Amino acid sequence: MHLRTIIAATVFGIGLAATAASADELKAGYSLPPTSHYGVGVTAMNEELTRLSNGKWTIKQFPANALGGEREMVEGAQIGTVDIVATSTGPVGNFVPDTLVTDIPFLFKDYKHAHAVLDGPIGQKILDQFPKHGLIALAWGENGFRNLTNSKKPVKTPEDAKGLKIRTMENQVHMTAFKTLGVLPTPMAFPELFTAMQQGTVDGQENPIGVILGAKFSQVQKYLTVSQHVYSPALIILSPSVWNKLSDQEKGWFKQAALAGAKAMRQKAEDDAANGIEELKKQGMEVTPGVDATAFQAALKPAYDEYAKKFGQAKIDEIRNYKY
Ligand code: EAX
Repeated sequence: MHLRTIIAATVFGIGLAATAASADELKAGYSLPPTSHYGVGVTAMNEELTRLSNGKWTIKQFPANALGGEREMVEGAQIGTVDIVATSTGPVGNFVPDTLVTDIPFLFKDYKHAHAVLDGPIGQKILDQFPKHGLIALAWGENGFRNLTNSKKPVKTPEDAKGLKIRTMENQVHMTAFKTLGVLPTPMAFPELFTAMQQGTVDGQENPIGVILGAKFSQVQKYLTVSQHVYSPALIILSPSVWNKLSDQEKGWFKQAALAGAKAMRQKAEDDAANGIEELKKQGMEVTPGVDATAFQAALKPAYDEYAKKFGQAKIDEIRNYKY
């Protein structure tokens, strides 16, 4: 090799290192395509963070489980191999048990109720628990109200659901609920789900409309029940390996950027929930437009007793009866 080439390469190498030190590209992972609520949320967060920090930080997106399932991404944030994760609360309760109370079925009446609780003192108290579990939670985002799909039959009543083999998230609260309903709950990481339904390992799953659309589940599921049986919060999580190096002002930028991301995420999740059912019909799904929520709640009574024991009835009532 020519000496000049070596010098050029060395200079170029130093140049790269200098750029990396002054502008940091953060790795953000999530489970859905870039067009999803997570993609829209992380894009908005990136715009705001880039603006506030004058380009010191930018976010590179790794959509569609490229960095692993949600549990793996959260582990990655703990050890510093992933910087930012937009995730449902699904597996988060295994890291920060205080989030589990938010996963109770029929706990939140509507979006406003969920936002008021999560953005208020109750939600903040949960976010405050993250650092002692090796994580930073910057903001509550949104996955949305979950709906049941399956490949076997239309489901309208709790009776109809009995005996179906349904994939659940790796979440104790959800598993308790589905077991109580008499379905066969099969906890499974999201990246394995499409194939499991294609191969008939499970009959169905449940997710918000935006997820069902984004993950193309209409290709392997015939029946959609707009059951809205549980609100699924999302979180924007940051690795402490990033957070611990920030000044107070920079921490403020990250929070502000995450809040902008969460706002855009909610908007997109809610737009998809409102407009996506028509699209799923076009894709061939047969839709049961709603369920008798009271009948489902009655069938869930033993599960509610278990939650009361686990979380305390007062805590659940505080959320259920929150004034907004
Ligand atoms: O966050 O695992 C799930 O069903 C989640 O709702 C999905 O990954 C979107």
